[in-house]
Amino acid sequence: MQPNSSQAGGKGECAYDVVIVGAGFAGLYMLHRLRALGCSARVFEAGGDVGGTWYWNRYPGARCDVESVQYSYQFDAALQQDWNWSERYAAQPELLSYARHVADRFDLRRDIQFNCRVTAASFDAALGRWRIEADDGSRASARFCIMATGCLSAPNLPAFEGEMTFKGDRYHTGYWPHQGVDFSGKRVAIIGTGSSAVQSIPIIARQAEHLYVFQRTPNYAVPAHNAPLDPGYLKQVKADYPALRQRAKQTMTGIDFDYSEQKALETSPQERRREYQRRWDHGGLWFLGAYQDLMVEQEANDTAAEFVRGKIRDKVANPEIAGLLAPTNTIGCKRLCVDIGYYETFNRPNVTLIDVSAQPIEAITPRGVRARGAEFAVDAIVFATGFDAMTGALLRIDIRGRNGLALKQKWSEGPRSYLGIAVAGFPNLFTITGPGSPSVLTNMLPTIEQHVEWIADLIGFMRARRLEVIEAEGGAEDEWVAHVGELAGRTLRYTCGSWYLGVNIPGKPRVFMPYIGGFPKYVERCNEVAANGYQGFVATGAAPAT
Ligand code: N01
Repeated sequence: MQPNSSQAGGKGECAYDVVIVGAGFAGLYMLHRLRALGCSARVFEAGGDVGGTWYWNRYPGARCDVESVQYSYQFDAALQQDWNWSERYAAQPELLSYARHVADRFDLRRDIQFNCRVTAASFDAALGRWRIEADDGSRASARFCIMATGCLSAPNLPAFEGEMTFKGDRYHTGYWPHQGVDFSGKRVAIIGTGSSAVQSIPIIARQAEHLYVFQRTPNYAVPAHNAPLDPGYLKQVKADYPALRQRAKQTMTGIDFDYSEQKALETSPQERRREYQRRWDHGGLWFLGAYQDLMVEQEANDTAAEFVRGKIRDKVANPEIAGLLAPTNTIGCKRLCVDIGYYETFNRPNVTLIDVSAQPIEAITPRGVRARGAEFAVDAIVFATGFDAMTGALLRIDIRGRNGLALKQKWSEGPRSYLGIAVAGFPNLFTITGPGSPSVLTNMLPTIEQHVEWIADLIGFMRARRLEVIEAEGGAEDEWVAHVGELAGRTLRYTCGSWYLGVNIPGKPRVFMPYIGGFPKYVERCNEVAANGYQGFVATGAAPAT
């Protein structure tokens, strides 16, 4: 469909039915669905290609922690059958190839504008349309604005004194050079020990002359046991795909896992150990599915945590270093890491662990990093310091709803949304996997598909009734925010300083952002809302509903 430049646009402004911000997995599928509805749509993407997370996160070792056969679209059976994953956990290049394949296969690129970062979006109440501005001077207007900006896409760059004086190279894992980085013969510092660091440290350590790891909080990691995918297994999965996807939709995380109904505290220590070992040998996030009370009872959680600490002690030769690497907080409170040789890396003579838990990094100097009263001279610093999660990518855009209300102001005490999809005061704006939705606690691909299909259905519903503007009601939003908060308060995920709570960003309100009630309950609620004529929304338009 061609955009209509006369519809409502000012000079040089193209008008569309829908503008989508972001061409990651969410934006790509949203565009595909909107085309099927006959909508004109334009995607604005800051990167030079599709792929989102997998376009930007090119650090060594970047790969998915959900098994590839499940971390994939299911909306198109032929795509699902045609694509062949090569490894149990796909690495970044393969995930990026997959995103590119999808873009080409469904001819999506012609409606995507690359290298174009959206900086502002404001709702014009008189026209009932959004006006969108980008950093390359592009201007557009659209009836609907859909934020497909990702949950972990706004890099966190903590302010370190003297950072700009450093004479060597600086990298952020979430903003990695496309040509790659060769650390051979270099002295390297890495700051942070979250998932990105856990994946990259073993590889950087093999290249670098010396690697200094600055750890503020140790993290739990379970082995990936990554391996090439056996063609026989892949064939079996493909034959079973419809059933596998159905099973996955019934689980809390949207992943087809074997979740136990047993409770750790009702199981003998010997049996528990056998079960933890079985899951450890299997590998991956499945470990936390061992018992249903692991994330609600601290005593139960302690049994799993102690099992992993024992593994760390077994793997790391120096007991003092093993002690520093062993976390003491709740396992699964921060995102569990899935590793390939992480702990063993600290047995290498060219790796030094520097504990900055009690004394923060003092400064970056022209020669390196100063901490614990010493200067560590390096040629490069890798900031594996994570993201301003869930709200960061949205709030870095100046989004204004009715009466010029800034989203930043509305969310000054934490994000408020209805279903994690819509925000009262911001009509016709939708957020895919926004705060208040299960998103980061689930397999992102099925979660994205569910949101995209729900939003597309809503737009289809409006078009069929010639409705123009729809907005979440304040009361429905209040009720949802309270529900999300109430559920979060019941779990142990509240007990540590994680990015789920925004604690990693100075000044960010401490609010547990994702919906923790599980994928099935969430989908049920969304379906109920739709079945009841989009209950909790108010719609207006040119013609009465038919
Ligand atoms: O970021 P993080 P990430 N001084 O926030 C430290 C997904 N992901 O990019 O814990 C010193 O987890 C910080 O310390 P602390 C996944 O969901 C998935 O690694 O705040 N240290 C922490 O150690 C993941 O959870 C995969 O005390 C500082 C680290 O930096 C999410 O993305 C791979 C500091 C940041 O860890 C984010 O992971 C990668 C300071 N001033 C990412 N500031 C998969 O496997 C921060 N830190 C799919």
